[in-house]
Amino acid sequence: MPITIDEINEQPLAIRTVLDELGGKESKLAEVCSDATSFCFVGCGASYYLSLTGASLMNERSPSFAVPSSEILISPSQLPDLSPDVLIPISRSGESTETVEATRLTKRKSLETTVVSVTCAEGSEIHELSDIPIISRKGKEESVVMTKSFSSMLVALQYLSLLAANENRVSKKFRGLGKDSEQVLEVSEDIARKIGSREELDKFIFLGTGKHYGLASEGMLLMTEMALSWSNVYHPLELRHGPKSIVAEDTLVTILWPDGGGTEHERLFEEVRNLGAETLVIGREEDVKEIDADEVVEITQRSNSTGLSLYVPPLQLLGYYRAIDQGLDPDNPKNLNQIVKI
Ligand code: F1P
Repeated sequence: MPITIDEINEQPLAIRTVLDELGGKESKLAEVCSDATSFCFVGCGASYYLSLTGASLMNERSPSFAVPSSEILISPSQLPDLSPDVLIPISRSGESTETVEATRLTKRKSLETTVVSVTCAEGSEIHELSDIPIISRKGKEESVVMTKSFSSMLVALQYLSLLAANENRVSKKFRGLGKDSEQVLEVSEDIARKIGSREELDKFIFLGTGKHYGLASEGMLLMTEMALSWSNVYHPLELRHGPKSIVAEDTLVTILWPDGGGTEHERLFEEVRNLGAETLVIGREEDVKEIDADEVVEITQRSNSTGLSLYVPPLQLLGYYRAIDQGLDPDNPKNLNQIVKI
């Protein structure tokens, strides 16, 4: 009985359900987020990549930063001052030791900090440590790698960033997102199967700027976890500062296209293509429809302030079908457990 592919395809329901949860807590969350002047996001693994995305989104409104939970435990003196108005621990399981301990430590250190957690696990340690828990109930999953949990928790982060920006009627802005998610899953399925079956591809590079960097990192992680393939992530223009040396005909370069595009990305895209790489571009319809990439996933017309979770399905399906083509079992990724406790 397949687990991972089913849960990838269940993400529209997880998104709809977490939006109900957020709508029910909107006024409480709005009060905390609109008063706050600093945010710290923490997590492990894919949840750390969510933290990076959450901090990028929140930085458009207040000083925010993301820290791997483990760094708070082992290198605290080398981190920014950890007395944020709001701490946002992100944890699918709500039990990762580093995130639980980092939350405990920050609460002890800074009594004024409000803990707004994002988790899929009701009754977990993170839930118990939270002042306001946001629980993605349908994000709870069997898959070892993060699938519907990732996109549904990402919706919560985008929701919080709009509340922090004092946007009104935020829940109404997310209307139709579940349907859009179904549409992107459908479009991405064939593209991911096609790329996954390309035997000559051996290396996978993911590029994303700003709020897309955390998502590009997740694309890298999924390719590593499920397909055991060489995979790396860079801020786009960083590619020229060394990693470009490895780009060739056996390389797939996936670019999460920035809102509004830009000549910098167009020039980089040409350079990468001239090196013979296969190209996959994921971006908003109006930004990518003219791009002559090998494969393009167009994100439907939706305001960029609510549609970030729509970039996730192609990344998940790409890693999944590459794994299947390599004869691997995405439901049992090598060396991994669903919950990491140390
Ligand atoms: C999530 C995580 C995943 C990783 C593996 C172990 O931790 O680190 O990112 O792929 O499944 O768990 P959390 O979100 O449960 O804290």
